[in-house]
Amino acid sequence: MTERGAASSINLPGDFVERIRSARAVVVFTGAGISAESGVPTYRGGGGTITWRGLAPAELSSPRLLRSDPRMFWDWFLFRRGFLSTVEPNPGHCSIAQWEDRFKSFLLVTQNVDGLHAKAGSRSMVELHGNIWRNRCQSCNEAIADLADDPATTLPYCPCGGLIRPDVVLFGETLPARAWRSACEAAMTCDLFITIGTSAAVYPAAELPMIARRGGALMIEVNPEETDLSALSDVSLRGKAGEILPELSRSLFEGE
Ligand code: BJW
Ligand code: ZN
Repeated sequence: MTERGAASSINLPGDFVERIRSARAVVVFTGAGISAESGVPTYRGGGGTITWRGLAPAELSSPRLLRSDPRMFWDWFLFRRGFLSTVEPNPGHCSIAQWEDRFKSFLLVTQNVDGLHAKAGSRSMVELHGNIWRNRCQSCNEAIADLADDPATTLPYCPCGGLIRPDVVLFGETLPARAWRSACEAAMTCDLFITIGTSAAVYPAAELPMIARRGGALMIEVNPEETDLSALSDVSLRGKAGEILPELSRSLFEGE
């Protein structure tokens, strides 16, 4: 059954409230839309899509640009770090952080690299596509906490000779193995799977809702727009995450 509420109003049938409250293992799966109300542009959906020097993220966050023009590649990430240093988590991130203690088992699986979930207080979390604030060596994979050189002026290199780069997952690169394994296990065994603010167009992350569905989880989607996941969901809540999620928290937990 699919319940389609009006924009940013929650229209959950009574037994859904009880089913959500009594869920034992919960997975929340987020994408760029959760950060949209913090002012972070999305990649391909929702209107706030980013371009830089006339190029789309798929051309910029690419192994090809890293190889052919590491200076431009770094400049793109420095531009984003500069911008991201000015933004804050929104009520959507904060609601998710509060849900962590409400369920016996809880895992937040995010595709986002912006670090806003952690800033909002989420701890039980895996980052499938890395984190823009970390660096690692392209050759030996070593995490590099402190850069000897300012990447704005000098491209940073590892003692092994490899180029140091932001620790994010580009197209064609594999996801961090432990994060992916944890996400798959949690999706397979959860009884409630909530998808928030993702177009679910990027694989293998987009397989997670399908894995949860096959395992029999109750599926809820929060997104102002219809996506490929909508048909897979028991409930699609149409609206902005920063409005829907605090409302959902109130419906579920107020007066406890
Ligand atoms: C709101 C809102 C509000 C707005 N509230 N909501 C199987 C089939 C086909 C292709 C493949 C496949 N398996 C692998 C591939 C290839 C590729 C892929 O998926 N391509 C597709 C595009 C077709 N995948 C890969 O290459 C992955 N690696 C891999 O598979 O390795 C194995 C392998 C290796 C070699 C060969 C083959 C396989 C890696 C994927 C890495 C993704 N990286 C990025 C960039 C990160 C770095 C950076 O930031 O610079 O990750 S791409 C970008 O997309 C980013 C995101 O995490 C990811 C997902 O995007 P997301 O979050 O869904 O954002 P949007 O913008 O798409 O959607 C926003 C949504 O929010 C919209 O729905 C709005 O409506 C909504 N919204 N406002 C709530 N207020
Ligand atoms: Zn190295």
